[in-house]
Amino acid sequence: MAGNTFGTLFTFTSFGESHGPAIGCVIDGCPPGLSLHSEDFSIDLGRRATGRSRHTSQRHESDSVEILSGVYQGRTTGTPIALLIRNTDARSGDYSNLLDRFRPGHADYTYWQKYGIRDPHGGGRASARETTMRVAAGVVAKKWLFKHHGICIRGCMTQLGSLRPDRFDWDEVENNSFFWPDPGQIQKLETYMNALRKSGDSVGARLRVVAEGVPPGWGEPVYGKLDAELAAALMSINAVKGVGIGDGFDVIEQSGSIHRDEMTPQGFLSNHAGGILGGISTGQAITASIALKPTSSLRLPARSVDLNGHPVDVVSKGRHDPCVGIRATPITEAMMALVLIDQALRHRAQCGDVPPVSPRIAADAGLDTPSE
Ligand code: EPS
Repeated sequence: MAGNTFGTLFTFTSFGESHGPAIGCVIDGCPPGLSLHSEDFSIDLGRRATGRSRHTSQRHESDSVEILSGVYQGRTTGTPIALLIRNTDARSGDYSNLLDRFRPGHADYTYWQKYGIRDPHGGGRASARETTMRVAAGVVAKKWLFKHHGICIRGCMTQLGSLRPDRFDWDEVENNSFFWPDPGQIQKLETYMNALRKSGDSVGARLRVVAEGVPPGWGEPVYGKLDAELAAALMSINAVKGVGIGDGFDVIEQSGSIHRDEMTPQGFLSNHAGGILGGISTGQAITASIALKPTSSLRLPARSVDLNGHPVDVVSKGRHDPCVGIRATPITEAMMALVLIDQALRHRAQCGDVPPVSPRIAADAGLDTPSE
C-alpha cells in the first residue's frame, strides 16, 4: 500500500532519503545457497554512480554496501537480506533556497500535496539516489538468473536529446561513460553535453534493455503479464515517462504480416514482439525501451509558487545531472532482473513440474538482433 515494496515472491523494500544518514533495502524471498559478497555490488553500483564523468552530478559517494543479514559464509540463507549504504557526501545547504517553494517539474509539489509534509533537503525519496538500492537488489537477481538459467541482461543508451547512434555495437557500450553503442560519436556527445552543461539546461534520453536466455513460459496471464510487470517496473524509475516493449510505439505503423514473428524449425525469423506473447516469454530476447525526461532541477530561473501560493522565482543550486539517462542503464537492467526473478519463482511454484513441450523454437534463426 505504501509503495516501497516491489515483487511478489522475490520482494525488495527500499528505504532512506538522499540526504538522510543512509539508504538501504530488505530483500525477502531470495532462494538460499546463492553466493553473495559485498564486493559483488561494486561493478553495477559504480556504473550507476554520480561523478563517473563530468556529465553527471559531481556528488561523490563511496556506495559501499554493508550486508547486515541473510548471508552466512558468503551464501544466502533464504532469510531476509538487509543491505545498507551510508550517505557520506550530501550538501543540504544547496537546497536552503528551496525550503518554502516548489521546483517546477519536480515531485516537490506532489509529495507536498500527498503527505502535507516534506523534507526539503535534496530530492528525498524522489531523488535519483533512491535508484541505488534498485541496482543493489538487481545485482542479487542478476546473479541468480545467470546461475540458474544463464540469463544475461544488458542495456545501453540509444538516444540523447536528438542524437541517435549511426551504428550499433554492443561490445562498445561499456567502453564509454554514456553507455553508447557507436564509438564514432563519443566526441559528438561530449561536445553536446559540454554545451548543455554551460547553458544550465537539461535533456532527455532513450535507453534500451535486453534479457537474453529467458526460457519460454515465464509470465502470468491475465493480470501478471510479463510485459505489464516489466512496463510498470521500468516506469517506476524516477524520470521515466515512456516505456516500449519490443518495437513499442513503432507497431502502430507496422502491418500484421511484418509484425508477426514468423517461426521456422531453425528459429524465429524476427523479434518485433520483444520476446513476449500473451504476457508470456517466447524464449526470444526480452527487449524494452524507456524514455527519460529532462531533469527538472536547473540553475535557470523558473516561475513557481511558494507554500503560501505566492508567485516566486526558483533556481536550483547543487550538483544535478544535466541528463539522468546517462546513469540509468544499470537501473533499467536491475528492474528487468527484478521482474524476471520474481516471474521465474512464480513460474517454478505453479508450473515447475510441467515438462518441456515440443516444438521449442530457437530464439532466432541466426539473424542479427535489430539495433532499435
Ligand atoms: C539528485 C540530485 C543530486 C544528485 C543525486 C540525484 O543530489 P545532490 O544535490 O544531493 O548532489 O547527486 O544523485 C545521487 C546522489 C545518486 O547517488 O544518484 C536528484 O535530485 O535526483
